[in-house]
Amino acid sequence: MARLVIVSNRVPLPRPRGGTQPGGLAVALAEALPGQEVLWFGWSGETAPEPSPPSFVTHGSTSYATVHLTEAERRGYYASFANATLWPLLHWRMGLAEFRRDDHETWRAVNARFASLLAPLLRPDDRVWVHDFHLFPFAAALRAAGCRQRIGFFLHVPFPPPSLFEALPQAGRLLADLGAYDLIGTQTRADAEHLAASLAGIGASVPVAAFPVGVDAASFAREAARAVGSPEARRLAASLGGRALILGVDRLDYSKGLPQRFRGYAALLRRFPEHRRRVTFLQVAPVSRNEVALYRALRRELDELAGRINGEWGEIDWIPIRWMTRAVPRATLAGFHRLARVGLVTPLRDGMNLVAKEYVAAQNPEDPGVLVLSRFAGAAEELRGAIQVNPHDPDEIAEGLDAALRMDLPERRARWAADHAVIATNSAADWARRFLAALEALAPAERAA
Ligand code: GDG
Repeated sequence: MARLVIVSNRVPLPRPRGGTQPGGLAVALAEALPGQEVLWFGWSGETAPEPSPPSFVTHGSTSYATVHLTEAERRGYYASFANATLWPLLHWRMGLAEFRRDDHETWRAVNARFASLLAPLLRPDDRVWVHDFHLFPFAAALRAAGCRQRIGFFLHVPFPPPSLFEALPQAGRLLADLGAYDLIGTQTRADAEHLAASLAGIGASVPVAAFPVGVDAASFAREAARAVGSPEARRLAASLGGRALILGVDRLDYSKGLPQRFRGYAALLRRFPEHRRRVTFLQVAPVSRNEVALYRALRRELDELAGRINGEWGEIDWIPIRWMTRAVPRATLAGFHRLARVGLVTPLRDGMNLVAKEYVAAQNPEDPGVLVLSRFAGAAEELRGAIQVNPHDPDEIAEGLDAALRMDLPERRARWAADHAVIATNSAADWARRFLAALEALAPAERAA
């Protein structure tokens, strides 16, 4: 079997023990390919004073090659162009995007430097799989270095309609870069259509298809069933005093619709008095990208909203919102999901949203909770059993929550079974295999052309 070379911005280095690691890609790829020889290449997450060669670690059949960035590279490539230009633009938030030519140049130069470090490590029959928007130009840079291997690309985040993407001053160059891949995967059919239309606009002819990311439903379900007995889950359950738990779990990011979610919960308490004192909303939102001013502002906004809602609706023995910005270990989270009567997931745009799938996976099949899900998460294309809402309307969130809290057992079971059937047939491993099989199936001639 040919070796698989994975390239991603961050590399999930094996850790001695424990250590939480929020973030979709590492979770999705972990354990996806047992036994396969893998080289995983990318940024170490650290900076060094001078550009330096990769460091290597081997764990089982996987070798990790990681490279430090200089501080200037980290700022231009990662903090600025990736997080402050591409992230908002790809999530359809043009008004939040910052445009600076020099950041784009730094981003491009880092891609070129990384490609020049990987190129000498490649074998002729390697398959290369590049991940996410940080690395759009990576294949073009490898090609420029003479590499002829098959190279696939997977975009974990949404791709906006062409008329929005073209606001990016370098849109044409980025699309031309994408033309160097042999296959491009997106999360949803809608994203694939948008990207294919943009590529058609510049005459590039790369196959683009949807490969929705999956979760390992069976193992997450086992973890959840085990974790409900853990001290943390017992503490949570005891503290609820019989109240229904509404749970949100997200990186603290403006794409996740957290202020909208808080306002939707406030609307539930205002409009449906029967739920007051009978529900508790727990939001876990580990701080993310804290050096970007918008993320700090979001945290302040949520601190204020949570305080206001608790002040307005709280009672001496009932706090409506519990809000924590620390990360929680994955196994503990699985137990929390299983305890939650409602999983509340309200992104304004999201590539997929693994939390929605994890919530479904964690439920007790005999007595499952209800997922209230934004129509604008990629997962909404698949999870038709969820109550789908438009997160821009707090009243719609409130009505979705009310319906979820009142739903009878037969309906909860039927909706859960429909969604569970979908996630059970698309594990992280299935997803990776599907993408790689499609990359393998391309006729060799297509590359030369
Ligand atoms: C990107 C795309 C796409 C969250 N808080 C904690 C924690 N998490 C875990 C969740 C989940 C993962 O992090 C987050 O994945 P998402 O998919 O929800 O979102 P992004 O991080 O934005 O991921 C997304 C994904 O890539 C994969 O393609 O679905 O659309 O934006 O697994 O459970 N994990 C732990 N503690 C926390 O506090 N341990």
